[in-house]
Amino acid sequence: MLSILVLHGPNLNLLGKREPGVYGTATLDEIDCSLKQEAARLQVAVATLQSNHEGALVDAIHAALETHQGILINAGAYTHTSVAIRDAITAVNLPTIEVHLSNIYRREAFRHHSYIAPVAVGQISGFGPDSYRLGLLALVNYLNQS
Ligand code: CA2
Repeated sequence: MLSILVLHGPNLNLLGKREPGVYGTATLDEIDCSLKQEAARLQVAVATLQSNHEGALVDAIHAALETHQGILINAGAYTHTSVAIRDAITAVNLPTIEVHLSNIYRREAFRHHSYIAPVAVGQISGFGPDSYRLGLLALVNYLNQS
C-alpha cells in the first residue's frame, strides 16, 4: 500500500484557534482526520506531522525515504524562506506536492515566491482544508501513474 507523509509547518498548530478570518475555523486535527478519511477512500496510508522547527521538518523529509513514497507539504512561512527544506526534498527525490490553505498569490508580495514549488510535482493554493484533500488526490494519482 502506498504511504504518504503529510507535513505541516510553523504555526499551523494554531489553526482554528487564532485568526479564523484568514485561515478558517477547521483545526489541524480536523484536517488530519479528513485526510485520513480521504486516504482510506484512496486505499493509501498517511502519516502526519506538524513542527514549528525547520530542522525537524528536514529530518522528517530525510526519514521519509525509508517509509513513504510521496510527500504532501504545507511548509507555512518556511515556503518563502527555506532553502534547507527545498534541498531536503531534492535530496530524497520523493514526489512532493505543495499545498496552502490561502491563495498565496492574492496576498503580500513576499508570499508570492516559493522555494519549494520548483522541486514539487505541483502546487495547490487557496482552497482552505480542501487544498490538502485535493493535494492528496493529485499525489496518489501521480504515484499510481508513474
Ligand atoms: O496559506 C497557507 O497555508 C500558508 O502556508 C500559511 C502560512 C503562511 O505563512 C503562508 O504564507 C501560507 C501561515 C500559517 C499560520 O497559521 C496560523 C493559523 C492560525 C493562526 C495563526 C497562524
